[in-house]
Amino acid sequence: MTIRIGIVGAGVMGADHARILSTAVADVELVAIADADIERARRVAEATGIARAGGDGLEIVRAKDVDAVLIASPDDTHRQLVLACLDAGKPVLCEKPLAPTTAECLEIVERETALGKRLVQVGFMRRFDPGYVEMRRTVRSGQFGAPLMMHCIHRNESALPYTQTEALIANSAVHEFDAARFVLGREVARISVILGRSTASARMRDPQLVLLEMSDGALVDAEIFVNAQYGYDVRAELVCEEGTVSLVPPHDTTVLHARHDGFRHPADWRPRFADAYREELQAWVAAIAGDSATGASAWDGYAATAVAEAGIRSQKSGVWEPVHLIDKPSLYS
Ligand code: ISE
Repeated sequence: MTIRIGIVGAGVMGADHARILSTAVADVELVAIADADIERARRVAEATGIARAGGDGLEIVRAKDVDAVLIASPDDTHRQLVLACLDAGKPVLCEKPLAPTTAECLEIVERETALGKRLVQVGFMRRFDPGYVEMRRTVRSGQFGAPLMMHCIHRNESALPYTQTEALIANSAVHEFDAARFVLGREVARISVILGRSTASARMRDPQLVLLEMSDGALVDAEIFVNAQYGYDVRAELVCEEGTVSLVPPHDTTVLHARHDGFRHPADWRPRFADAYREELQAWVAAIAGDSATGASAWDGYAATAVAEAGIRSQKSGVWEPVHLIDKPSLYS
């Protein structure tokens, strides 16, 4: 069975998803791509063999020859596009965040709950990274006893000039929120964000220290540093009662040069999570073919945005902020 996919957004992630879908994922046909910048959509279409390129994302959602939609357009367009997919009864993979506010995420959760069928997957690709999967497996097996803490590091080489202090939480740390929920299997109860001394190369407050308390008391700390200069680097150590599990950044080679022995870091997240992105897309397509759903749900998208909102409140208040969620609909249990 071939799934006919339309892509909305031809920026960094839309282009990368188009590349992966056209080269490394079985049983798909890319039929259309749209971007507000039509020239950009045309360039991606040409590079990946997509027949149709345009400027209207909603046209893609409604097109008769599109079975499923991948959304990688700006965050503030997600709500309208995802709701349109639900109205059309089409499966949708929406890049993170599901939407910038909990109110918008809730609208999506409510609409999907009313349909009674999971159609939305959120692009939290770390759920398909072998390291995070192994951490989750360790927690669920109870092999090393109960999980107590996670230590996380999230460093980008450099942030775009317009990145704001809030974006470190809403755009970058949001991955840590989902990873902690995925690995520890608990919701975040409260969050504290500490703004310390900033690096000279940043226009925003950078780095930031994030603390999470999970609903069972397990603690998570995360350094978010988006102008770390040396490369892209994501680390995590899960601490359990009888042992720990740490991520090993993927690398095929180490280099000895100029009195230095080590491996190279990529410039951004695409090479670091290449396997995860491929697995995520393959799993999405397989789930559609099997009329089921996989990966992060709309509920997960809502919960991560709720933590981000509380985190932004904490940036301003300087104290722990509680995370309030509605009761989880049975569709997501
Ligand atoms: C970016 O949007 C991503 O999603 C990356 O995974 C993250 O590391 C980066 O900080 C974000 O800006």
